Amino acid sequence: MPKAELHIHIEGSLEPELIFAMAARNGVAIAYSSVEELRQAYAFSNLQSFLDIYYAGASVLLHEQDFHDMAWAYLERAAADNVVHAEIFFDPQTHTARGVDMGVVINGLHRACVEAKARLGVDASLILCFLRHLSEDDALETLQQALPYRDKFIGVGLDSSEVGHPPEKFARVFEKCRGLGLHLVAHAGEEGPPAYVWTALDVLKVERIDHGVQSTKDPALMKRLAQDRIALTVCPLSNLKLCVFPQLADHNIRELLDAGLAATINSDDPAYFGGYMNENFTQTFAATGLTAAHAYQLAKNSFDASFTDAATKRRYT
Ligand code: ES4
Ligand code: ZN
Repeated sequence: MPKAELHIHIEGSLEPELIFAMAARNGVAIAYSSVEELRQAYAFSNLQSFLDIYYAGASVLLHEQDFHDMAWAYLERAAADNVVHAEIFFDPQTHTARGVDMGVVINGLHRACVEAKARLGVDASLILCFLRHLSEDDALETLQQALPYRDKFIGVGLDSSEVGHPPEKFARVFEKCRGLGLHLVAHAGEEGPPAYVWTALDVLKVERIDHGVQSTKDPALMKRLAQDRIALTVCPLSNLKLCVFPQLADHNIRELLDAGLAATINSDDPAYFGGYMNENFTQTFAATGLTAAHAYQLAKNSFDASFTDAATKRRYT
């Protein structure tokens, strides 16, 4: 089934084998002695326990070619799962804080996106994410550094540690991005409360909510999301591995879809959470008893919610 992936952190697609290869070629020390030992450390209790190891993994990325190779590996893997359109998150502050130039990050990722269209038939674009555990001033400075590359990304997002860092902390920088004609998305309601989904919509004015699974706790919010067809980019295996739901069978994806919400299925950080797009679909369907009609709706939602042009949407829906 052709589909769009709307929630993938490119640094979360970095497989242990590539982490070790880049560590060796770049002379970067890592705290694990083998690929197996690193993979064994992938046992998480919540979002923060994952983020600590995710930022450590990203420390091997130094050169434009590293960013290119990481994105290319993801795009080849996505193509194998019949992902024909991908909107890819990247976390520039993780790299610029280590002295890597913004141009190195964006040019490397963008070159892989251009090649994906020509060689894989995958349409790929970039969304720059601000790290919400850092200050809004840091986000504003990051936006400034990215402006010379404005034509190489289509939007901005908000990720990292959610609880204690509500969307409204980033009101000014999102307002500025809106003025620049950038698309706006934000993680909200992954671990955080429905109130964060409300302020992502009403203060930041985002077009989609990343995760949003806590929304089922607030009937008025469910009504708003359904009425305005606000898409939720849901990531079932991520939610399982970060203990948002105890088991995949407990996931609320069916409740979201049956309430008329524009939910989609995505992989989030596939190298860490045990599966790319098709794995997310097959495991979720096996565990929750979703039907073929749900599968069609999920694929349709992914194109409808994407930032691609109307002709591409029509081709696939
Ligand atoms: C993330 Cl699963 C998740 N949540 C928030 N921020 C993130 N960055 C990378 N993966
Ligand atoms: Zn995410």
